[in-house]
Amino acid sequence: MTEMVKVALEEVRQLSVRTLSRVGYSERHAVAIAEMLFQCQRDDCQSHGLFRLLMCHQTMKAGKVDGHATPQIYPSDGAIVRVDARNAMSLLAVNETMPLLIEKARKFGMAAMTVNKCFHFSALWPEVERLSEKGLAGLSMVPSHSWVAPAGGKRGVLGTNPLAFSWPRAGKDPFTFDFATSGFARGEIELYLRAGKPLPEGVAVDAEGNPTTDPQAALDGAMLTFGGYKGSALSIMIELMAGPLIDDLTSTESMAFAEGQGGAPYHGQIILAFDPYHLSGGRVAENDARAERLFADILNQGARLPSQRRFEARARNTARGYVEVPRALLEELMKLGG
Ligand code: NDP
Ligand code: PYC
Repeated sequence: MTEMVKVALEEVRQLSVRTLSRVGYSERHAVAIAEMLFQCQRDDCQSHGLFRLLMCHQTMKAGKVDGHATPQIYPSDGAIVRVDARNAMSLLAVNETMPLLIEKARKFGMAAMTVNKCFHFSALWPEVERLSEKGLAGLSMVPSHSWVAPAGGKRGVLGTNPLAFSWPRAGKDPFTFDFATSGFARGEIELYLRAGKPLPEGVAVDAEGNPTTDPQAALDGAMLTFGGYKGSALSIMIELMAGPLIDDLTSTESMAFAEGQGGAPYHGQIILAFDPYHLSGGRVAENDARAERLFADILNQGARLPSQRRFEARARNTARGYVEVPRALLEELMKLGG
């Protein structure tokens, strides 16, 4: 059993900023990264909350990330806004470009943000939910490192490649999903390893290509996509959409770039924004009602919507003012953060 300890919500943010500053990120980057970690930890997303401070540190130690770079947004009159993260973590670049993406989606009906040359370690839902908070639908995807075998294969060539979508709902939490297209996220396997727990069947193969439930053998071998050939095809789409389509690296190229030094993958990100007003010919209210009928039909039969667990965790943790974190992780982070 993993022993959990309570950490005050404000301490999650402060510990993150302190640790990130100490390991070499500028204040602007530290604050942007810490906000992402805070939101994930607040919502009990253990694999991409405080745990990811270790990856941020490892990325800095590997020596290729620029902890101080200012993102460069390219001027554009069209619906595409391009930002060069300039070898920094992605989050500051995304934050600074988001208002422009929203403005362009409202003007053109659809708009895209492409982020290039970024190190990327984070969950995607906070970014697509910034769009749904503004009444837009959002879709985002990124490659990672080539840890994942395609359906029918045994060797890593794809990333864990998350896909996130958020749909605005008037007066309600948005409909959001955000998941790796591998059966398990890499971070989840790392948490199983730390907790000494076996993986479920069907998540990974070992270095010889045999099915394994041993987390270390899975990390040394290859992960598998969810849903067989269907998840595999989605994962390939993400490689293309957030790789060659936007002039950036695939997961295999990201892995080669890392030269075995570890740390966060290095590649691009695409975020798409859709304005229901333009796309429905101005009939937003009628179509919102139809979307709500769809959600009601799902909920009425006892199924749950994605993110429901997360919104419940957010409400609970916000009300009590603390989150629960594995003791061993907290002790490690306290040492790192000074
Ligand atoms: P999970 O498997 O934990 O969850 C995937 C989604 O499915 C969530 O929206 C979740 O909602 C929903 N869900 C889970 N169970 C159910 C259910 N029974 N019914 C309906 N919906 C359900 O996600 P992953 O472990 O695959 O990914 C975790 C995070 O890791 C993501 O945020 C992702 O962006 C991030 N990641 C980042 C990568 C990167 O390269 N930057 C790579 C891979 C992953 P809920 O949260 O409410 O349970
Ligand atoms: O959990 O698969 C993962 C992951 C990769 C990069 C950041 N998180």
